[in-house]
Amino acid sequence: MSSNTLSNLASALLSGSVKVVDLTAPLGPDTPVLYLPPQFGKNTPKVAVHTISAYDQDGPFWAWNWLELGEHTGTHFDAPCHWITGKDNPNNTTDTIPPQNFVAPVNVIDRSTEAAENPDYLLTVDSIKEWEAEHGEIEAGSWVLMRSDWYKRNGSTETFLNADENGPHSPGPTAEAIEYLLSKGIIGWGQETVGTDAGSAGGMNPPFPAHNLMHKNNKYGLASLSNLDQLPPKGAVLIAAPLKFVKGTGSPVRALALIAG
Ligand code: 23J
Ligand code: MN
Repeated sequence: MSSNTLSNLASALLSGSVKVVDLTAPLGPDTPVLYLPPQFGKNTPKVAVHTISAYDQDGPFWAWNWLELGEHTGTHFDAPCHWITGKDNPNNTTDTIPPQNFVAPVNVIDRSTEAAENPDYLLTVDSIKEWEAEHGEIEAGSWVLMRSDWYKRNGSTETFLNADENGPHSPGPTAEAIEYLLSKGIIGWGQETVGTDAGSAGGMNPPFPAHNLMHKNNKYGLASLSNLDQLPPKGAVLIAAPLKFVKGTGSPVRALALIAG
């Protein structure tokens, strides 16, 4: 049975009846990175690309580079050890997470209209329950992603972080929404903004609830996702595997989705 399913998938990939959607933003020196105000501590650097050789005297027949790259840069995966609440969980680092967890069904909650009207939009429990009434229950072991179309702003730090004198303004979940999703047994929470939390999340209870609560429960995060407008509400399969950094707290990923074409 399962070998039949897999050969059907292989045929569907070859025929194009299953398509691959790239959920990843371009990764380079222009990639926007998180900015935390000084009272929170240090910041992550921007991407820097250093040339080793470019078919020249430093390597006549080859080109290669080395990277200066934060773990939490661009489209990236948050491991449970990223947050203090998840630091003692088993298999909580990028090199020890079971690989089965890198491929899972995905639910996409479209709140792009709400986010366009209000950049501080917060996803609530009632809003998730409305989505479930329309599209079906969120199942254990699946990802939940919020579509906001925020990825269309990721070409510039200014539009992506959307900060003013009161701090950043970008959508995200309430603490109660994350608690509800955890009660459904989800494997991870992701969105299109620079992190998995709203711009206003530093002032929430607990601060940064998506990080605090997901990682406390040994679950994962995905940030700076792109192209969620190409996914159905249900039925797609998400593939997002962090680099196997030893003791890594996160990693840039090439996030992909399989959809019925
Ligand atoms: C550290 C502190 C706060 C936040 C983050 C990191 C992230 O968004 C991240 O990339 O994990 S909000
Ligand atoms: Mn992160």
